[in-house]
Amino acid sequence: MSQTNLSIASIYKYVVRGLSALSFAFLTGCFEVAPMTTIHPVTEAGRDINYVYALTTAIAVFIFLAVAIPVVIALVRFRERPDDDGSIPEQVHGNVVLEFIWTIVPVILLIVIALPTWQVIFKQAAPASEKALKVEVIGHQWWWEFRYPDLGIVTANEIYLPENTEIDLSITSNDVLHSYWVPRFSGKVDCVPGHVNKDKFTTPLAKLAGGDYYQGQCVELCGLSHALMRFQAVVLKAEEWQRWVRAYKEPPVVVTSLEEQGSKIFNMHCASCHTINGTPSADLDIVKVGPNLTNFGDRKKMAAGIMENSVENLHRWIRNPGKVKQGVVKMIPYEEILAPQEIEAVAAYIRNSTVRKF
Ligand SMILES: [Cu+2]
Repeated sequence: MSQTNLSIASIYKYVVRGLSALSFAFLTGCFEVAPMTTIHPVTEAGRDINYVYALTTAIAVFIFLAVAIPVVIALVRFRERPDDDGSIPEQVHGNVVLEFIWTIVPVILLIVIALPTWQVIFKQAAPASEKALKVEVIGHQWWWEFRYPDLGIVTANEIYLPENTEIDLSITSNDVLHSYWVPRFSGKVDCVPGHVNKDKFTTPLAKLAGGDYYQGQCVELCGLSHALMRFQAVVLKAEEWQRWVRAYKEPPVVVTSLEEQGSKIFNMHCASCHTINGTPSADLDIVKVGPNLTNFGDRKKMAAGIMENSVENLHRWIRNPGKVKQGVVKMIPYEEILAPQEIEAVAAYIRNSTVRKF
């Protein structure tokens, strides 16, 4: 008996502790740091969607309580008792007032949900203004390409954006269905081959030097490595953005003899699939199948956001990318072609020479 009491007491203790921790997390905004949270949007588009979501949730909770509380009261109050005489309660059929109420109340609630939903849908579907920064988003198995047609910039896996600027996204796919989503910016948008879907939002002000990072992810099952198709949205302060755009167009800076050797290997082995601006790889008049690596040295993550951009990880990737990312990775395992020292050289070139000092 004492054992039962003890376990009930400990369960109670853990429940109270858990609820306190949960309340503390809510009060201190701990959930805000969750990278894929939708309840702490940073754009007006995200806040609009969150408003509809919160309104619908509040109405659903109201309906739940309006049904559950009377059911519980009825279950307790009218339960069978030992002194019941066995007779059944008075049977009623048809009550105009009640039927009117439970018809009209759901209709009103649906209208209350529908009006702001339509308003947000039409607001989000309206074309972006002329002054918006145009970015083309292209989904690939399994990485992201970002093109800035007005700036002549092509990058991959990290979409760089200026703060407090309207962004006009044109979203498509190079192969199968993908879906583009930065949860703290706006809703999911499908990437459909041969078709362009639009999205728009205004970026928030950047707080950190070097950019504020927001997590993005493909949210349409697109093959074996679908879960490994991530990206970062980086919001830069206005002056950093200007410097980034300028620096992006400059050629890589080769300093050491290792990087020099790596540059030659890159031009020989990598240039038919990858581009680095300001090198012969950019002059080839062919469609490249691999991500543009012009600012690879600036990127925090690599291999479509699945791992840190580190020397060890880049070596691992070049040696055998198929081991890192399951499925059809189009890049061949270079450990079969290059010596370990050559892999070290090309990795040094790709990481060190492409740091855009913006
Ligand atoms: Cu996917």
